[in-house]
Amino acid sequence: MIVPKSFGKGFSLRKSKLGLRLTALVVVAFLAAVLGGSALAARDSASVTVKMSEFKFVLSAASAHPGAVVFTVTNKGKLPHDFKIGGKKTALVSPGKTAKLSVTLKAGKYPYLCTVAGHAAAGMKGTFTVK
Ligand SMILES: [Cu+2]
Repeated sequence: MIVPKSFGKGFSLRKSKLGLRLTALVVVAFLAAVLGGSALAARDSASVTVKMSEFKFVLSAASAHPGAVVFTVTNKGKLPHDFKIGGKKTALVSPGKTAKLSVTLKAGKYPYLCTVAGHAAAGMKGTFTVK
């Protein structure tokens, strides 16, 4: 503990009060760091960009940790496409447009696909891993 030199002998009462205050400050700072840290972790979500075209998906990441994953899905092709994963899907995305899909995923393997007839068979499908 650093105490200014001006707090010499005879000021032990003030010194200990200061000490208590500093201790309280340290405890508050520590709690704030711990609570703030866990709140941050809870808010943390993975972001994956998905580019769609005829007839494939290109994902910025093939995997994520369990929790919320936000897929930002852009249609780079010339036909409308959608993106379905974990029981959720985007609306049909027009060429040049972007949609966001937020999904909460547990550990496992999740097939994704475009639900437009024939597109998955033509190659618009894959597997996303959560681990
Ligand atoms: Cu498609």
